[in-house]
Amino acid sequence: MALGSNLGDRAAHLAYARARLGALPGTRLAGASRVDETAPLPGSGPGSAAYLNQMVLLETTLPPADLLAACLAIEAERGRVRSAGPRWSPRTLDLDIVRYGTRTLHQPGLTIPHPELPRRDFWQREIAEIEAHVHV
Ligand code: A4P
Ligand code: MG
Repeated sequence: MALGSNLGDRAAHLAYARARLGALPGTRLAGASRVDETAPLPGSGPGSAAYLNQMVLLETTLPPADLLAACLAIEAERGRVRSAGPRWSPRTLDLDIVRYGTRTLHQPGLTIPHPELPRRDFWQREIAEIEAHVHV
């Protein structure tokens, strides 16, 4: 699961997300990468601020759709406002399901693995970091 923030108290938003994700029913926070500061990706819109990004490993019995619903709720708790503004506008908290075990899913509103994974060097680096320290 990828955590990202480029608005407000970025570190606090990530800490909140880690705590909430780890406390979901049937869920345990099993690993985390370091927090990275990354420049906004091309296409992020003019004036976008730098992101804090972090990858976490969850062990969960929640099916992917339930996990996604929980992610959207947690984003909303941090005041994330959707719909208004262009795609990739600044966000207090963005939670993306990057992988779910070895599953592949193509549903309306949920694609796993996340289609941007091959293009995001920092995600790949963060995953490698977790895999170096946790048996997965
Ligand atoms: N959705 C589909 N598949 C998934 C998935 N695997 N995980 C749907 C999570 N959500 C998934 O998300 C739009 C919808 O995608 C969700 O409601 C869900 O149904 P959103 O968060 O509203 O939209 P978004 O975040 O603006 O778009 P998207 O495509 O999720 O963009 P990303 O990938 O989140 O990228 N620069 C840096 N340096 N670091 C960043 O983290 N992130 C973005 C946004 C742009 N630039 C960045 C970063
Ligand atoms: Mg997103």
